[in-house]
Parts: sequence; structure tokens; C-alpha cells
Amino acid sequence: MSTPSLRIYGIARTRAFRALWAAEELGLSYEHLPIEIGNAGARSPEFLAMNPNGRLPVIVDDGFVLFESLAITLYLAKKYSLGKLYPADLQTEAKAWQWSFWAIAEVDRGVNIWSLHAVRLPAAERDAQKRDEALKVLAAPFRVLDAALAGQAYLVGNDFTVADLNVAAVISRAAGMDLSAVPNLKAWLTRCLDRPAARAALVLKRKADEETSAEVTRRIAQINRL
Ligand SMILES: N[C@@H](CCC(=O)N[C@@H](CS)C(=O)NCC(=O)O)C(=O)O
Repeated sequence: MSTPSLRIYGIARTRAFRALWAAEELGLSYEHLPIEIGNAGARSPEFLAMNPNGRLPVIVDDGFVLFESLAITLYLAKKYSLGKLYPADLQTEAKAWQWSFWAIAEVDRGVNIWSLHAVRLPAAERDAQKRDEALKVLAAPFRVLDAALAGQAYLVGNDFTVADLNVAAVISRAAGMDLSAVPNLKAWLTRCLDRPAARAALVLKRKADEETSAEVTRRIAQINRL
């Protein structure tokens, strides 16, 4: 069998999950290199040559190197599913960008802080104040997302697109929150994460979560100032 031309770098616990979900959704054959954060992984000289930020994920697609998780999902969706997963018309495409940039700017950090201080750090090391502040920061954008999903199953148009994939992937760890105040968001998130491709990527993510030591989780919180 020939080696796949797409390589996805980054352990599935990280934002590499987003690229893995996209690759699964598109039915691509790919090689997953589950490298870790830090000196042995994303900050090694070989990795820094691909992503000078020293962060995960990165893809190499037929020699083309790309970092930034949602740039990766948008690129893959456009390359392999224009007019389906990736909207073909200008304004729907712009709406997919709108929701993708919104997710990074408005909710990415808050969900990460919440998940570290509600779930991932050892119980004795969780900071309840940071957890509660994260919930406060998320409340307004979550209401915006909830309202956008009132009476419609997906964010842009009638079908699941890369806009849904990107936002649901960014907030996937919010599935563990009490989302009763935002029922449309909750139902949509469940719908997105129940897709076979999301489930396949979540298997990798949960396995990586289980295998992550408390020491690495502490390092994640420290390096990312969470
Ligand atoms: N905006 C970037 C953020 C990438 C990022 O912060 N990745 C984390 C893992 S989820 C990382 O590599 N952290 C380790 C470090 O900064 O050394 C993206 O979406 O790809």
C-alpha cells in the first residue's frame, strides 16, 4: 500500500483533533503522527522548521506545510469537498469563515480553561475561580450560538458544513458542561459529535486524554497560561 500524501502532526488530545475529524469526515487516507507538546515534540528543531510557533497541529499535504487548526480544516474541506462540506458560494463561504474565526476568538480559550480546571487537572490542583470565570466568559457567546441555532439544524444552510465542524470541534470539551441554559447549542453539539467521523476522532482524543499524565496536563496549563 502506498504511503498517504497527507500527514497530520499532533497527539489527538490537542487541537490536532480538529484536523483528524476533518480528515475522517472527508474519508481521506492519512498518516497520524501523535507527537506531544514540548521539547521532545512540537518544540524540536525538526518540528519548528514546519511550525516556528512550536504548536500543534501541523499538516503536510503532498509537501505543502500548514499550521493553525482551522486553516487546516478549511483547506482540506475546500480541497476535497467544495460545494458539500465546504460551501461553494461566496457568502455562505464567508459565513463559514465568520463562525470559524468567531470560535477561535470568542470561545476557544474559555473552553480550554474550563476543561482543565473542571476535568483534566488533578482535582486538588483545579482552580475553581478560573473555572467559574471561564463559564462567565463563555455565557454570552454561547447564547449567541444558541440563538443562531434556533429553528435550524446547522450553522450555514441546511446541511452539516465545515462551519459546524470547526465550531463543534473547538467547543467539543464543552459537551461535559451543564448546557441546559443553551438547549439549541446542546442539541446541535450532540448532533455534530455523534457523526461517525467525529466519533472516530473522539476515540483517538479520549485515548490520548487517558494516556496523558498529570505532569503533562500541568505543563499544558503552564505553557498555555490556562
Ligand atoms: N491557534 C493555534 C493554537 C495551537 C496551540 O496552541 N496548540 C497547543 C496544543 S492544543 C500547543 O501546541 N501548545 C503547546 C505549546 O504552545 O508549546 C491552532 O488553532 O492551531
